[in-house]
Amino acid sequence: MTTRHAARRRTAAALAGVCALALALTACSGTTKDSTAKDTSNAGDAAKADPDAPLKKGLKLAFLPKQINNPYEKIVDEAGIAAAKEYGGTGKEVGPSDANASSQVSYINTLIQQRQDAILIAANDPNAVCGPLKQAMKKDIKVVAYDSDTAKDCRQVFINQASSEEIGRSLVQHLGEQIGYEGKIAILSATQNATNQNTWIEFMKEELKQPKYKNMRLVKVAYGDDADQKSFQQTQGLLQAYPDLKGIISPTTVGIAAAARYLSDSSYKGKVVLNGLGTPNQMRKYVKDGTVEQFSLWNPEELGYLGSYAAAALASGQITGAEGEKFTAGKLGEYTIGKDGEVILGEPTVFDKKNIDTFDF
Ligand code: RAM
Repeated sequence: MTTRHAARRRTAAALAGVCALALALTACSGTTKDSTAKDTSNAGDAAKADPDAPLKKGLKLAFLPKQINNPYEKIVDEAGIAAAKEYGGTGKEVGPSDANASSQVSYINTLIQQRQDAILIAANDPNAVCGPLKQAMKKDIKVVAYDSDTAKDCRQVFINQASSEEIGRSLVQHLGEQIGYEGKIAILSATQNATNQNTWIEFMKEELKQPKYKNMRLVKVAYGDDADQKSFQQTQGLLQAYPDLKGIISPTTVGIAAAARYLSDSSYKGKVVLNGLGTPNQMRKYVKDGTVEQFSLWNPEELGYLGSYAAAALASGQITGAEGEKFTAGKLGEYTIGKDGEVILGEPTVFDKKNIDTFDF
């Protein structure tokens, strides 16, 4: 065992002291590759990255999704748990049954007590989970946010499914084209606090400022809380309030499936355009019956797989979360950590009746 590895096992207090001193001597800069990389000492890990460190065996990973009864989150987490087996680790999924801002806090506290090696979290709120996640990092438990980020200093790495800007802007571009750039539109989102949806909505609003959308008007952002029934009712409410609505963007797999179910059985079917983010398996029947023409998503299995390898790389000392560090995510190949600890999986796919049958998730 190298001294670096030994150092990582010291208590948080000792580490903080050692590294405060070492930082002054420029020996604890958080990366071996880039001297300008961010200091990760606030994340409780001021050790150097060792890109050649092998992945440790027997790592214990815990996935904490927004909520456990969300089919999308299930696909992500199961893929991440399966990936852990590839490198000799184990994974589990625990989490709340609703996506409320603070519903994940008690789970994090339990995972700390259980001394997991890494916690992977799709955060329901960027800040509500911060205190306990910082406690986890102090105890040398690595924290990876995936799908929905925390505030940046509450995790070491964020695995983003695709560029947030690309997701937000492209949904408006697709809907605009579908409705001839004219008419009232609404957004059916997840919860009011969801970091991912809120970021995408900001970019949607930015996109809508362009002159080509001057005849399109965003009339309402509704929140279905990633609960099927509430999302269904919110869709109904939108159409009652705005019977001349031309389009809905639902950037949540739960929301778009519920909205499609409502539309498919209503007089608005084929008249109100629904676009957004969905899973092919949940949306197939609505594409086939003409309720929905197209929607997008990334590969959720790959998101879980990449998150799992990032957690293992952190827990093995290959990376610390600093910009420029690289790690290999099994069969997906090499990834580089970008600004603010963000790693981007790739491009989203657009699904329609031509390609939907070639996907099974
Ligand atoms: C829902 C969740 C998740 C989001 C997807 C698109 O399942 O809100 O966070 O990424 O939709």
